[in-house]
Amino acid sequence: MNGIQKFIIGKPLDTGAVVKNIDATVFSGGNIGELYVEPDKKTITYKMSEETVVYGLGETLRGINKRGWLYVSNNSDEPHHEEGKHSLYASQNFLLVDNGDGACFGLYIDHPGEVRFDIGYTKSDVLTVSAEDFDFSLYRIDGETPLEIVKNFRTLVGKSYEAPLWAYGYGQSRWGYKDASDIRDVRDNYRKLGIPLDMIYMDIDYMQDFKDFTVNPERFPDFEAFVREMKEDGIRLIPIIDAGVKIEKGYDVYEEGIKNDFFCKKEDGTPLVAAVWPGKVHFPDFLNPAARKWFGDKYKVLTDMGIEGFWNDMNEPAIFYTEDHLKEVFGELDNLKDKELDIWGFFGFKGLLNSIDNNPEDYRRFFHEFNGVKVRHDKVHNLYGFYMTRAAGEAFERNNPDKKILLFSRASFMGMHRYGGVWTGDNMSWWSHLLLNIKQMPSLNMTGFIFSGADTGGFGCDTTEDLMMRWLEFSIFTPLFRNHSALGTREQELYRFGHAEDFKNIIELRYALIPYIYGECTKAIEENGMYFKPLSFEYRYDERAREIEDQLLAGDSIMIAPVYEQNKTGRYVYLPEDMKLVRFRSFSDYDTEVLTKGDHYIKAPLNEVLVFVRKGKKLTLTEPASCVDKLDVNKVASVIEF
Ligand code: MIG
Repeated sequence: MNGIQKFIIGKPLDTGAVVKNIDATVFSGGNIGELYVEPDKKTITYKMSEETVVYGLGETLRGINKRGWLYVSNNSDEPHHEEGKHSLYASQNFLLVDNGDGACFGLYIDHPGEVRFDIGYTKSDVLTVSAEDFDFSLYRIDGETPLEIVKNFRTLVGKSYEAPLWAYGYGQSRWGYKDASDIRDVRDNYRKLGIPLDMIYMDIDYMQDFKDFTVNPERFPDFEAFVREMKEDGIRLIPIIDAGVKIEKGYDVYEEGIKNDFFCKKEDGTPLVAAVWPGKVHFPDFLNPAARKWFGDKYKVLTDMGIEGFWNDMNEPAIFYTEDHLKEVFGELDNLKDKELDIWGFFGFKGLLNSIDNNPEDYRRFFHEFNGVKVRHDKVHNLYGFYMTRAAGEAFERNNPDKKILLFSRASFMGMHRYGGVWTGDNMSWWSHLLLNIKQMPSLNMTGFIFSGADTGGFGCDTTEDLMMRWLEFSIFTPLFRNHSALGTREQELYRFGHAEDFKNIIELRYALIPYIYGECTKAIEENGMYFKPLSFEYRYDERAREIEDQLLAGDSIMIAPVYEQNKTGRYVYLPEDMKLVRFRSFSDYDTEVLTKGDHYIKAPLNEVLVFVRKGKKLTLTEPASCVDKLDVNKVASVIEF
């Protein structure tokens, strides 16, 4: 069987994730193949065999094989990406079950609110999908192989976003570049060392008082001229846009939002007052098409000044506090004030303070106008970041149909992959998060988020030179390639470290690979396929390959096996077939060695990048340049064939 079946359970909301019309069966419970749907228990169950591998779910914690954990779709501003967590910023409710005996199928739960995927967590051999609101469309996707199922699934949800070619360049970012001179410094230091660079990202500090679509005139006296100046140097500025709109008399975005009734409202009809970076804000109702159009058109303020890319942040939405909840907390604190706190009283007190940000109760305080109906936010919570990014993406298509604009988001949902990519949010400068990055990429690819990547070097905590180098050695293969870090952490621009020459070699190798990476990503987009694949997708009946999660296929020609532990000068690599190892010291200085199928211990000094060329394939390297616009694909540096 090779099709897609659609089952309507309860009264689903139309999330906008699916673009293909499919005849549906109204389903009141029972079996769908080996899936057992019980609406009264609000569960779908499936009995896993010992061999069953479960893939999917896009951006999550833990492994490529999802077995053995509870994953909860509940988009969260979660800066602690630890293995005990259940939710990150994204909800991509697609599962792919592979039984190893040839039988495999996909499952997509088109639900805009919380869904729980208990994949052998409660009972090690049972997969249970549950949702409090048991109203959704369920899609069962069949196919001969996992990759075929992925491709079928993606015809359902539509073609992935295509980033401009220059966006495959290297980007430097940091929360804390506060003015034009900070940014010129970054450019000058990169150019001085001859390390290629295409983008400098602008975090919230460029704005006037953190107001969307404003630029602080003291910090950037002539912004348009500055954008031009940078572009003449081959560097594009990529500003951040936050979800919350500052409440301030006279601020056009605020005034227009109020006048046109575009903000999310509470039960009593007044707009919700929350607080994020700008102080008190309202949240635009991106789910309302008129509000979406209005907000999307605002990006024009910046594109008119020459800006060609954006990153959308805080769109889970993150909430520092709401006015109402803060009042309640102060009220309760008042009650406690003069009382003696026993130990439980003390924990209650602490809990009150810890409940202030991203409080679940706050997500029940406001409403959207969704498909003409008033819907409480928590019911459609996971759509918010998707619809913010959709606002921008639709506006770009409307206003600039011939131009590709860089766009990616922190929060996401299936369907958003048509409008932009994602970065995986606030990771840490930890070796374990380099490994997490490796494992996240193929799952994001299954769900169509091809143009994606993580904060290279780690966002929170202090990085080290060796971590940065090893991380780059992996992320030169990720489509979105950005070094980003948090305010207050150790500075991690590549010129801050001692071995500039090594960093230069690694970044130049990226540029030499851009035609390959871009070509393979474009193919993945056109064919609804994947750029990053787990080994098991190509070597399906190889038992060893099925379990490998720290080696990936990147495009059709190569396998990569990054080093992700500190103080290691090599690692074990499993080859599912004979391959040609290429050890790059730079794009032009490398040696090759043919290795046979099986296990190998591979030496990998800190400054070397390992690439394995597959049998019958070739890898073409282009002469690198200081930025993508200066790359000439006809200047082939070398062709490595096996
Ligand atoms: O509350 O804009 O994930 O990349 O640097 C933090 C400041 C808000 C979170 C983003 C991060 C960004 C930071 N933002």
